[in-house]
Amino acid sequence: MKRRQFNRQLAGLMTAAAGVPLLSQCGRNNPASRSPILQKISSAEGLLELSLTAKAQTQAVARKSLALLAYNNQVPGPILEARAGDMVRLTLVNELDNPTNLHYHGLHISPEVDNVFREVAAGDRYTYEFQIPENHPAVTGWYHPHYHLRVAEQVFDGLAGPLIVRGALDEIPGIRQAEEALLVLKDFEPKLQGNFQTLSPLAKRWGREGSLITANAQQNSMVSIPQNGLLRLRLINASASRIYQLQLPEHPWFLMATDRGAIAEPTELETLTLSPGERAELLIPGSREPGNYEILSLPYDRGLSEMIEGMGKTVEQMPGIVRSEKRAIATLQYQPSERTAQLQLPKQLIPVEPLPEADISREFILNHGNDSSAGVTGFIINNQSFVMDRVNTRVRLNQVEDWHIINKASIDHPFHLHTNRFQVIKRNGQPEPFRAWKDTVAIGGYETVTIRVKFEDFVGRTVYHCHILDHEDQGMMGIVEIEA
Ligand SMILES: [Cu+2]
Repeated sequence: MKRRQFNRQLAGLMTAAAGVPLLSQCGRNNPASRSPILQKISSAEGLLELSLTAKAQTQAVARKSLALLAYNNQVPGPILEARAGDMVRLTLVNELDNPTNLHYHGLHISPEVDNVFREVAAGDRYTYEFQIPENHPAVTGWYHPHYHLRVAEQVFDGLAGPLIVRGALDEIPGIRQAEEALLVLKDFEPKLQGNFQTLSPLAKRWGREGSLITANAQQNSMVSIPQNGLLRLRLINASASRIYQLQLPEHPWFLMATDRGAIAEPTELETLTLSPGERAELLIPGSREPGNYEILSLPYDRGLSEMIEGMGKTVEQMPGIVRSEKRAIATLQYQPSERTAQLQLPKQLIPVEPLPEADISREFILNHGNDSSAGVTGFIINNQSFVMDRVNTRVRLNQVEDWHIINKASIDHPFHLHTNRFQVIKRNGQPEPFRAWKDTVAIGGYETVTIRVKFEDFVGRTVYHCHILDHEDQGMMGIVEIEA
């Protein structure tokens, strides 16, 4: 296992095994605050049944009261946990002033269920009913609204929660012995939330970001790690636009799973970059000198400098833009344990079989500009802005395709495909260091990424889009119809 750098390669989320407190008590000299234990709703006897009420309310975030939107009075929303094969019966109750719906980001289920075109009107409710496939991989996913034109606003205001599927990965002995924690990474902005200030045109174009950087709605959350044990840390980037570049200095950490489940073997990381929508699971051995170790969020430039220089200005002259700074996003705190010998990392996880060579390939060009057919200027894919009911791409069930995604813009546009998972084959002509199952991939300014996807199990209309949610709302989305 070589130490590797993952820039723009892999995605990342949150915590707590059943009955195990998510986070520990603060040490006396520790700056980190104690994180709330996220409520967890688990399936029982093969059924995950709940109602989820979306409502505007005041929530405490990083010791401030913010006017937010919450699921079941919580930001982030409760952790939903089920097993492969379970049934899900979820009633979404919309007590917002606007329409909404739900996207099950990370689940391989029919687009007729996971349907972004569905509208749950203000005051209405809708029951989602589906089975998680028996052969579904263990994943860290998340749920959030996907109602076009309101996605960025509703997610930025707090509507998002973790969705854990357990499967074969959870049965590996070394993984079973690990303690679990989960962090939902999200930024908030007191000036924007509750409509105290209107979003500036540049912030909308750029993608809204906030100055409060949180994990589970706390600044510098505490996560306990058992001395000589293993911590399985799930990370979810539930931010509307912010990209995190994470580092755990002076301490080893190993990637064990990406968006759609395990990789073949734990792989040591230097840094981990997570775009909005991406998830990662890390295995962290409690093998160092007991103490506190900070997970740092490093400054990350998603192309803003070039955009602002192009305007002949500086960041400080730009209203609504937050400069990216280095800070601790969470702190690992060693907890004494009875183990005298270090619990070993499993050598093997779950093989990631390569997809067969593609039957056909397509290009998707991401840019900013004018779509004369739709009569709009904004963010476009293949010169087209999103139009409801316009199918942009038709594919065949069980076909394998290579999609060359070409970013002709100077700013990052992380690309997300609904329903089916994919493998990243090449980035700027270079093969990826190892195979992984993904559903969201970082694409930096002027980069080209090739993904390989097999359209499996489900027919129907689904979407692909930029996961900077303001870009999606401004048209950077397309419809793919999967035909039998
Ligand atoms: Cu974008």
